[in-house]
Amino acid sequence: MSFSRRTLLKASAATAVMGGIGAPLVARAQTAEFTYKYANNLPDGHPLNQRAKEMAAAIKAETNGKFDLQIFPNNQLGSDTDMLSQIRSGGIEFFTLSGLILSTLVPATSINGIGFAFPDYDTVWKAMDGNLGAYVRGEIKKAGLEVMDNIWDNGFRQTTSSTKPINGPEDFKGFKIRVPVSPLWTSMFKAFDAAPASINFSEVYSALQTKIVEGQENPLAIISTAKLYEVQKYCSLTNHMWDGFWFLANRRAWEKLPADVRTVVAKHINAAAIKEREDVAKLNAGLQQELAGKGLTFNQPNVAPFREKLKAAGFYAEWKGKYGEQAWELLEKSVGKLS
Ligand code: X2X
Repeated sequence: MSFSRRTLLKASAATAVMGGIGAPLVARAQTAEFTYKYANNLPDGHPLNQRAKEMAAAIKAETNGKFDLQIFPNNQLGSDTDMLSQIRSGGIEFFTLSGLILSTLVPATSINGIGFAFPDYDTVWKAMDGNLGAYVRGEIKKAGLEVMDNIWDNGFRQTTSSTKPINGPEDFKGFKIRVPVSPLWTSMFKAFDAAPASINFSEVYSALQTKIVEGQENPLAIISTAKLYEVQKYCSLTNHMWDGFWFLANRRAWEKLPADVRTVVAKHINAAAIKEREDVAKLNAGLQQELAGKGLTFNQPNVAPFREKLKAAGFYAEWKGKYGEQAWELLEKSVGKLS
């Protein structure tokens, strides 16, 4: 059935129910042919969701209403672990997930999170929009998921705590820290002799509030938009890893779209990622002051001793072995020698 016919039938059914007096014959220009769900774990106020809304409107306009992207922020459809299984089964069509968490399915995708590998954003975007990112996307596709070209920024991660600032690696000893569900995170904080607990982001605020854990680590944009400052006292600018979100699609849902619709959808998603990167960078620049005003005490430790500690614990050698020569070489070509 064509849209116009379906729309007309719907409209006339409504007319019948309403008694047909004065009811408009055609309520809407066109009913969407494809209504796809995009779910994520971030608060509505985070730039990722702001840009996603803009992007959804642009896609709708350019497809003349054919494609309707519905956004479900803030773990409305479940934790990352739940959403990862939904994107695989087709329960949701799109999902943004940290490569580190995606590594529970596709081991190579955590590679950008290796501790203290990336010094700055220039290096990050060169690598992730270049050969390292292409390699990782290839691995994701081999595992049966689709992925858009441009990774979205989560950011450089900082450590917060309700008990003490982190000044050097020795402060991590015995530290009860929440980490996302990912072997790389657990491994890194174990190498610091901390006590990492794997907890989905949906549970982080309450885990901090009830002191199940002392601290957590996240970029400032998340510490701010998820209001973690309400339940934390210290923020140590450890910059210990860079994390980003891959924009994933369920393969069957993606392939069901006509090629021209796919092109429009991908174009707007990738353009939104570039804007979101700029938003997060700008936001982070002003956030330290703002968060200090909200009661967080900041410190900026020297990162060299942290890196030394990881090296001495065999962390880099272990992960080089896990990723293999090819992937490790791509990483070191971007960031310099690590092991
Ligand atoms: O779970 C987290 O800490 C978050 C929001 O940063 C990720 O998605 C990895």
